[in-house]
Amino acid sequence: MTAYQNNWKTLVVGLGQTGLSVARYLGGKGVAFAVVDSRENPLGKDELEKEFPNTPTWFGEFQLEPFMQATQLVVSPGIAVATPVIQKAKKNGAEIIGDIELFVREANAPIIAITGSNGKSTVTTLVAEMAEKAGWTVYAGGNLGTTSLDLLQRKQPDLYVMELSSFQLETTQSLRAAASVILNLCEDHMDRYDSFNDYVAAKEVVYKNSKLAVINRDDSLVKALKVDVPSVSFGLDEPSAEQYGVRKGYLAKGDQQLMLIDEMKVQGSHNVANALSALALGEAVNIPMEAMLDAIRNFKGLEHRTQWVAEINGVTWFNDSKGTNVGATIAALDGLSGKTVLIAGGQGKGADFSPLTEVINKKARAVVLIGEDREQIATVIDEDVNVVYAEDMPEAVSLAASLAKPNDNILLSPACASFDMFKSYGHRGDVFMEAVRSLS
Ligand code: UMA
Ligand code: ADP
Repeated sequence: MTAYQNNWKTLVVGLGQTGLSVARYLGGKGVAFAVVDSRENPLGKDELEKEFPNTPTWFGEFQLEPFMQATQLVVSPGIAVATPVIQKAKKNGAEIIGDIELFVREANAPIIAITGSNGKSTVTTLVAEMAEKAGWTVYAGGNLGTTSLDLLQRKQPDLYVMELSSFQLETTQSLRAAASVILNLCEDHMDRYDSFNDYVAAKEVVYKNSKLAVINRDDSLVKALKVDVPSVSFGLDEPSAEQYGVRKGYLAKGDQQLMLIDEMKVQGSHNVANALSALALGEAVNIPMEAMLDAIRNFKGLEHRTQWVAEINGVTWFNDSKGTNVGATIAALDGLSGKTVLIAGGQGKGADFSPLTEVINKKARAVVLIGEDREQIATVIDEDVNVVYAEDMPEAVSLAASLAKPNDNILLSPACASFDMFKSYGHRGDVFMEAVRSLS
């Protein structure tokens, strides 16, 4: 019997971390499935062959054949739904879903769903820490790292906190979150979407059928979205009744002052916004206020997100390697006091870099550019700003050190993906921190 003749109906499209978790989930349920991946040697190939030796597989350039046999496609986030063979399967009547759809159909605890262009991992982690402080069993995952279906294998929790990317939301139809948020919107992944509107439309799914939508009233794009469910807002201004905001240096709800912002360990107004959104999300599922404030007070932030690295000769170094789009770099530069030498560049993912011009004029001592799209970034920087090119990270670090004056900051916040020069943003940040430490 050839693979094609097997009577499977579900096709797992993509065999990375997600695809493997889908295979295990389906295998555990006794559902017959096949697997395709456009790479000759995808990540989970060895595990799949070991755990499911009889599963039909097609590796290498997508062939139409398996897509025509399937009545259900479970598509990994790294593969665009617009891929022609997927669209042909859809026309042929196949259901197109992703791992998050399988997860939400089965999850038996409330789900907090977090999306946005920036801050997702930070807020997801913070909300989970709030629930932990309250003594709850809580699992955080999704785009954050642990796949949703792996979370389903554990004992039932009191709460799921899910970071959802636009890619994951594209293939999700049945989400009914207890509370959901789009933290902010700026251009990202424009190499994957035809337009910014398509990217926004993918993210908007998070609010659909949510019990409570948490809205960033400072973000004009989020604020303009049409939301059909009850909502609460957060912003950095004074809040009106029942909304979250800032009052006299305090995190506040309505006219209630909750906690001094100075008690927070993480820096920058974007982290104040993150804390406010986390409070609104946590309150929606009744995490006690004291536990939430305790978590905020103790939250040290995540690695590679405006992370303090060292102080050398009066200059402070920060690693914001996770700043992979323009919005993140603006927030990081804006959040640091004084002048900053910025190290940026990498793969721009088709983004418009022009929103960087203003903040660079305001905050940058100089800019050191690296990577594939460095010339494109240079075109949006005004002539009177000192711009230099570096070929690798150690050279960027030593150039930045020579350009900084005492009391300046030096910030790696690339506004770009890392894959032209590094394995990942984490690798880029590690190489940066090592180069910085070798200066002292
Ligand atoms: N790929 C192919 N052909 C295939 C399948 C995948 O070329 O047939 C490529 C993709 O284009 C991508 C890579 O393989 O470059 C990985 O894709 P994948 O869908 O197999 O990814 P997973 O290993 O399953 O990891 C995914 C998320 N990856 C992406 O969305 C690209 C991870 O988010 C997530 O942590 C994981 O599921 C668990 O849920 C990573 C990410 O970069 C961190 N996300 C983007 C972001 O944060 O900006 C959205
Ligand atoms: P995501 O998971 O959405 O990529 P992260 O929490 O990993 O978000 O942070 C990614 C980048 O965005 C980091 O550079 C971080 O400093 C920055 N950032 C975090 N929160 C915000 C925010 N609310 N607005 C803008 N940038 C932010």
